Amino acid sequence: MTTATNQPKSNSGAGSELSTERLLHMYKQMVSIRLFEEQVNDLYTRALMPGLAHLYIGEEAVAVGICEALNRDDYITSTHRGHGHCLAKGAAPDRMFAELLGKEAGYCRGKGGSMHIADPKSGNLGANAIVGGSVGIAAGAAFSAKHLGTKQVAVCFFGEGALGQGLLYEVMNLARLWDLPVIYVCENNMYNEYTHFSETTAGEILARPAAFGIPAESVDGQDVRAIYATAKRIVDQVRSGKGPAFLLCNTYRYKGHHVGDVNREYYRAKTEEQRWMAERDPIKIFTDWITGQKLADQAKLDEIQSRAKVEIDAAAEFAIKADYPGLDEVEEDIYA
Ligand SMILES: Cc1ncc(C[n+]2csc(CCOP(=O)(O)OP(=O)(O)O)c2C)c(N)n1
Repeated sequence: MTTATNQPKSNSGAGSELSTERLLHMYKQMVSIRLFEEQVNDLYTRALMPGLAHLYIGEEAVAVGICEALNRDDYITSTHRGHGHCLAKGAAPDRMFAELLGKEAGYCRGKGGSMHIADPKSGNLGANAIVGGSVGIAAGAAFSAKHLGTKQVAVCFFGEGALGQGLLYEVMNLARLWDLPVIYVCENNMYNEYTHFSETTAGEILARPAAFGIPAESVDGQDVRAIYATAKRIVDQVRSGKGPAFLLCNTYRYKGHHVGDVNREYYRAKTEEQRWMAERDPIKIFTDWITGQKLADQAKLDEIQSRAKVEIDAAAEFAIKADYPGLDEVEEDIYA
């Protein structure tokens, strides 16, 4: 069982090839995702957001480490817990907040909400409320990239809960047979809703892609540098035509399954959450490395954090004040 204390240790050299500017950009991305999600929680608590949302707090290193290794026109498909993927791939926070609040300025003109945000301009083919629902979409995107010869790759993010979906195995089979440029990124945050993954997942996760001949490895999902370095190597290899790959990122969600899941002690101990936050926080791990390497001091990081907060607060304020779509367009952009 993966716990806070038995994570693989980080690769201390990883990230050294990146410029300080790029590393600080990654830091800002991670901080912005966390601040965005804290705002979402606040909007929900203040009854300004209709419906629910699944927060990505604690998992920020995965989205940032992976998306930093991609080009803007590479594809991603996302999940019900997709805000971090969306932001890391380049979506604008104001339009995301607007979508969450059902406003016309949102990515789906306010008609999709948290679990349906898509941003084709940044290569994001969309979140998906269906567990495992995006695996076929990623395979389709990779199929088109291969046959059009565009050299794009498709990253398919999913939680370990999707390992119980048969469609995943159908597409991994085809992806291998057809050597599709697709990368399966399994974010194991240890819980499928309210159940520990060990109660739902038989055998070794990495044995599953291996059964199809898909190269598979795992990485510490709290270490953005290790994720970036691993993703960069895998992306280069997949882009060069070697076919699909699978990356397991071991991580943890700090909050409930969704914003309303506040009393969680019946399925996981508070001490477990506290241990992850104290010992394995991805922003703290990155902060310690940046300051330890003397790439920036704490004052500089605090300044970046303050800037990110001003931007995220302004984006939320924009969405709160934005207009709802008019009644006359209630049937527009609706396909099903
Ligand atoms: C096909 C399907 N079955 C069940 C659900 C209900 N459901 C929503 S999220 C979730 C758990 C998903 O766990 P995981 O894939 O590990 O993602 P996480 O929530 O941990 O990020 C379930 C069962 C669903 N949305 N789709």
